[in-house]
Amino acid sequence: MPARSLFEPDEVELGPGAWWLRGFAREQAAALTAELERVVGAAPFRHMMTPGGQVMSAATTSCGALGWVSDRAGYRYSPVDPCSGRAWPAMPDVFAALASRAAERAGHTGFVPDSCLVNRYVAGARMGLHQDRDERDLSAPIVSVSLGATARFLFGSTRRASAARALELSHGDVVVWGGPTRLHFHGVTRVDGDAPERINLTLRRAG
Ligand code: MD3
Ligand code: FE
Repeated sequence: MPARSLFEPDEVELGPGAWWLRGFAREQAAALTAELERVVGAAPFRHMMTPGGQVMSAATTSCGALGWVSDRAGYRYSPVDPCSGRAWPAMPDVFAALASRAAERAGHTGFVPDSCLVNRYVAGARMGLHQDRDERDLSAPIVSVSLGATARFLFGSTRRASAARALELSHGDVVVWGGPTRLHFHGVTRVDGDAPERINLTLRRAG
């Protein structure tokens, strides 16, 4: 990937209420990773099965009052980790505070996430185009934090087939998806080899 031009802005508007905040989380990456280690100690990464019966190539876990789960019965949020039968680990304060600050920067005041889905990608892992619509209040934004390897991320519109725009999401980048883009199709087509893995945190108001 070529280096980015000095003249490209750090903050890019992707739609009304949707902003790509490059490097917004970079200074906090070590603190986020330390907390993530504690989360993963209590709720290890696992590969969920889609309702269609495919094992997801991205490994997932969650923290907060609700966690995202998928199995043959469908996608949903659950207060219980199906692997342990226990509550998900608490949402670390640094996760919630970062998400709230990023949301504010994009014009969404008072964002308090109750769920953080953690996705881990190694070389070859991807996520097909989909919409996020399992959350109760679709007017709340989703805040995504990228750590580790760079990913090629696609986002389209509310119709799956329409032309998609590609972004390269790098270590420390934050994207706030609010407003009309909240229901846009999106996916991850490739993870680069600039780090051994990519971790994505998506902070949500699910319940
Ligand atoms: C655009 N994760 O977990 S984060 C997901 O990189 C998911 O792990 C991807 O899509 C990842 O559902 C993408 C960026 C993202 C998150 C939520 C969105 C983009 C979004 C919701 C609406 C539109
Ligand atoms: Fe998604």
